[in-house]
Amino acid sequence: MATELKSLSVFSTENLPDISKRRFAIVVAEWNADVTEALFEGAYQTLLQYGAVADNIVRGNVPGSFELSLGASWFAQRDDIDAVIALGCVIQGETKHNDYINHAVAQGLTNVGLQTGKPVIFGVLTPNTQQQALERAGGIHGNKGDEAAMTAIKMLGLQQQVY
Ligand code: DLZ
Repeated sequence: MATELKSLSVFSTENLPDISKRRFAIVVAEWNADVTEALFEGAYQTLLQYGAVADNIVRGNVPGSFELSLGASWFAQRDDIDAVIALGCVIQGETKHNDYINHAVAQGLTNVGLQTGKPVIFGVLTPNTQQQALERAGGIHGNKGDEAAMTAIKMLGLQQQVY
């Protein structure tokens, strides 16, 4: 519970929309699975905690974070999906490989959101070390999966307000 509160403390949890009929897709990268599974658990539990129904949450795995954009795009194009949460962990390596992946997935997910008009959430950790990643996946710095889920909820609230 303490990590949950810490993780979500950047957000106000007042005036959240009713998400009991909203449908979510969570796309999870398999690279650094110990981290991304923890991000998934955080995102999934946060959606349930704030009113989503388990049957309305679907999960899809992709091999690595680079594939998150296409996975997110496939889900976002479905009429029965309201929001997509993309979860990955790209750890800095000895080459610039990580930079290319990070930029590609950030741009890719942005494009999917703009093209579909649906919230597509960037839940990708970009740490220097695995230790830093674990600290942000249920450790001392909370769980960025929780934050990603809350971001999706808040964007659905704004969408409802606008339309
Ligand atoms: C190749 C690669 C490397 C080096 N590092 C990571 C990483 O830290 N996190 C991650 O999610 N994926 C990594 N990948 C895999 C790429 O995302 C992608 O799956 C491959 O380049 C194939 O397109």
